[in-house]
Amino acid sequence: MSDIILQRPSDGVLLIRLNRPDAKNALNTAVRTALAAAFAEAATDPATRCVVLTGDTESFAAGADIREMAEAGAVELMLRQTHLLWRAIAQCPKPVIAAVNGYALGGGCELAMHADIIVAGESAQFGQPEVRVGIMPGAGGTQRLLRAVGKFKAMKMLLTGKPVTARQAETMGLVSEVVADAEVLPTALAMAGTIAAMPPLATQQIKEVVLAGADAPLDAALALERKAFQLLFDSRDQKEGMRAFLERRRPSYEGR
Ligand code: CO8
Repeated sequence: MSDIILQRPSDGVLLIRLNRPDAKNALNTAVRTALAAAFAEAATDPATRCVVLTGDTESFAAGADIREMAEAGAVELMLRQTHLLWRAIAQCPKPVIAAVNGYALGGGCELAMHADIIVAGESAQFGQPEVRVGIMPGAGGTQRLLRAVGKFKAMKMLLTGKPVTARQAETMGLVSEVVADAEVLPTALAMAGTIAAMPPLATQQIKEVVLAGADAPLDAALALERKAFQLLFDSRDQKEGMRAFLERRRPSYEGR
């Protein structure tokens, strides 16, 4: 059984399923390596316009694999260079949707926060429980959570280790949409289909500008937006989109 399963549910959509059900999809080195490779491949594959990342019905991912870390020392952790594996996910230029059922804890919550959109089931739980096992988040949990929900909600989650429900996560701004548990994957796949039908240069520019601009001064971020906006006028898809609108027909986008 492979640690992740790759599927092509519809045109332009890559579905990545974590597949360690016996360990609640805990992220061991093998899973993270396979994920990094899948995202690196998706980054340059023109057949992939949107990625959906999911676990199973019980667990999205219950964190980094504690068995792999329990006896490790600091130098050993440094030598593992796992930030490079996370970076491959963070740097994927294609829109990524996390479809979350069940547990999104520790590294699992951090993995969900690498996505651009999070669709969660009503029974999903989000948490950063690392403090309970003597550590702290190490894959962006302090920083991405802070930026998503603000200092006071983030500190509460990080310092108590207590998870929040999907509804609470939605209210905080950690989740894009909450749906019935059984509807999580269908909703995420339908959304991915919508995104995959959009002009891919535009969706990728939107992603890049939102992420790069989020931590830049407003003037610099607005300049970035303006340049990306102008750049898209040199794409065939911009001509196609606007002409199709004026000619009252459906556009067909090539990604050029
Ligand atoms: N690591 C390893 N194994 C795990 C993990 C995990 N994170 N989570 C669950 N498992 C395993 C259990 O050990 C168990 O295995 P076994 O059957 O062989 O004993 C199996 O999954 C089923 O788990 P439970 O029996 O505990 O199932 P429950 O339904 O009772 O509970 C929970 C499910 C609530 C998810 C519970 O398993 C739990 O609390 N898991 C740990 C959650 C946690 O603390 N996560 C944070 C881990 S630390 C982390 O993520 C640091 C991130 C840093 C990122 C940078 C990395 C380099």
